[in-house]
Amino acid sequence: MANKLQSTPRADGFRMPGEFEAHKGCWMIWPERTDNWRNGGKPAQKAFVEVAEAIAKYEEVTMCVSQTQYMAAKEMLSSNIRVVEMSNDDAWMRDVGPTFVVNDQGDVRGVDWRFNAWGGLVDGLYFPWDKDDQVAKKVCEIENIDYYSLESFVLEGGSIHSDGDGTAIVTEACLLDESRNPDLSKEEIENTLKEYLNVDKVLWLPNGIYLDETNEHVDNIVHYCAPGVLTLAWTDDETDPQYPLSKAAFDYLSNEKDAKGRTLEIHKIHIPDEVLITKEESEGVDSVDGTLPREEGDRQAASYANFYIANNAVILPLFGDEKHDNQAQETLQKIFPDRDIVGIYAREIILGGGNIHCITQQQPLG
Ligand code: KQY
Repeated sequence: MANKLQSTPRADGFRMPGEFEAHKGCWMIWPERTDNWRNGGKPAQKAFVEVAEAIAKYEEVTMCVSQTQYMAAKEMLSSNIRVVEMSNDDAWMRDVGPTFVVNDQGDVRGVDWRFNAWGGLVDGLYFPWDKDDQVAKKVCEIENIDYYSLESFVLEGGSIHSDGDGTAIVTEACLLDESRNPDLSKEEIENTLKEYLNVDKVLWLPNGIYLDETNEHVDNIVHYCAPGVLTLAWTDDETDPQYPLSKAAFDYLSNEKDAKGRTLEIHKIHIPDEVLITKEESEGVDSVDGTLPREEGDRQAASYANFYIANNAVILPLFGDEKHDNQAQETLQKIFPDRDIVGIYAREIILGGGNIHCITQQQPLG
């Protein structure tokens, strides 16, 4: 039985662990929205299968699938991947799933934030989003995990990173956007994070990745690899619109210390060459009023920082840019010498507006 709790993780001694800590498994959602995924979602489904199968070599994977697609997903996934039927509005488990928290006794609980499709009626990416907003609670119920539920605080899992050791990192562009919690001050938002992630310090990057449709989620520009150790999406091209955003993040992080007083070790990972939507890709997406158009030539917010850390592995998006794909793999192998670095060609995922980190949510071992 999963109970809705009235207290907070901080009051109860629970904290959000780092993604690099041990996992029980990983949760995903099957893509099928034809106004977000081209060609009826088929190419994206193949990419999601590749990601799920890669992660399943290292930890349990559960795929949540609508009733309509349930049998098709079962057919495409190996039998070691658990498939559960769950309604959804789209496929971004990082953002709609629970943020799991753990205590020192090994208990695991969930945090169920309010979800408004990355901006509600201000600049949300679809309407309605009520099914997505139910996903976190349903995951906790399936796992018999008690959960904290925030009735009005809007937040997506991709807009926070935790080092598991007292520090969280976010972007001002996303968390202070008028489409999330316009009635709260920066201090009130920070205090909510401190209470529900159980951190003592929040690092505020000004921005994320250029043209990121989530209002610049932190998980697309940086990733905690260990306490005090971060990757940062970078470009050496000073004429690229990403340059000032990454430079500002680098300067900020270089001059900050984390909650434990550490200077941060920052590993720059160069972004891939521009990923632009082709005519064929654009034509494959249903054009629906109220959702973001996918026009030929549109630049995608492609970044290697959007990787997923699994038990003993890192699942890394690749973009078919040999030079930068290789550099990203090499940098991550140095940071994670004991983990396999598994690259997956992720163009079909970035065409939907996010990447491998955005479509996964780790459940800690506790
Ligand atoms: O990047 C993410 N965390 C989600 C992106 C959502 C895009 C919807 N089109």
